Amino acid sequence: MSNATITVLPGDGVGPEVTAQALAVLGAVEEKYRHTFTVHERRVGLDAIEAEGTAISDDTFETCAHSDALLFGAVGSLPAGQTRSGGPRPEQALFRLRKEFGFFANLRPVRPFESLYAASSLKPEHLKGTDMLFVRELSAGLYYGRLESVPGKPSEIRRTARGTEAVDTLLYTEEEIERVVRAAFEIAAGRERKVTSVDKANVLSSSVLWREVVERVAADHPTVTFEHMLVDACAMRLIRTPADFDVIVTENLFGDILTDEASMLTGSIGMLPSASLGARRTESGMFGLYEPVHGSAPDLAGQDRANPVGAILSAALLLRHSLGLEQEAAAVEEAVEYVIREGCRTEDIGEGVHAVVGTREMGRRIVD
Ligand code: GGG
Repeated sequence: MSNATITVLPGDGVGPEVTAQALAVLGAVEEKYRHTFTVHERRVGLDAIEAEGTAISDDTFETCAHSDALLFGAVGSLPAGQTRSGGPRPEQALFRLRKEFGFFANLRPVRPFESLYAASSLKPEHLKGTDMLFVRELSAGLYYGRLESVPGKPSEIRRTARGTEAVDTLLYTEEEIERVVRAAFEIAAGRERKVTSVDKANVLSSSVLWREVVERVAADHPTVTFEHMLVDACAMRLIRTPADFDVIVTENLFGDILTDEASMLTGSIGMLPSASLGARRTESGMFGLYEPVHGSAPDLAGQDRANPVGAILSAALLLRHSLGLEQEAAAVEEAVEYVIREGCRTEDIGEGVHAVVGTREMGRRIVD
């Protein structure tokens, strides 16, 4: 029996709607398998900026620190009238959680369901056998660069004698690369034993260092085959021959972009879950943050239209990685696959289906 503490951070836009369905699924797991999950719900993103003046308060951070796992919805909607270049940004909540808890590896599995091949951007013959896992570096790179001119700031827009200019810095230490690459090789050893390392080594110095580190780590894993691939080539191969990939490891921004692209193989970005992990352990696994890959989609918010599957599959990853509940995680994944195989569709995956269901109904059927 598990007695776990989970902090839930629904966030903005469709975040609260999809998180509510993931929580309902965790409730069903609690009941069926006789676990006790203590759930604390806290504000993040725009919701927190409006109520508490900051994207994530110190109080909320403390609550997270005393949990076994964090279930996150989505953030991204800006305060009314605010532009991207000024004021607090909702995403700062995510970036602070990732950085301060040391979540350096973001796992994003992409496995199109056969019953959804028709919703995918590709033909079934190209999708057959596709089962890949992205390991996205999450706590460095362009998201956290270090400006020489303004210590503590990763980027700025500045007015100069030459006119207005903007600067972002892409910085990786050897250690930041090595820990995520090692994680990828270790995971690959338990899968199909193949790592594709994605970079832009023909242009970027950070990618040249990335390659050096990958070769060193690969030498410690002789049973795992590996290849280097340029990010532009990878973007193409994901569409041409997706079944060729097993584990893909890459830096922060490339991982963000490539996983949105790969989500189209599953039919919708609403299908994709993620787990962000670091070095901290819980009693039965790893401390982690779990969230759907999609953002807050403000245009869909409050209309019962969002697909909750990415959030529900994220809850399954939480059960597996943070609580060590493999059987329960597999049961949730099977329930999702069953419901979709039976023809239940939200509108994003509902092409050609007459009766699509809403967020709540999709969640209810998975719980059932
Ligand atoms: N659930 C994911 C989410 O809310 N994403 C919003 C976002 O802006 N994320 C930044 C990133 O992951 O790169």
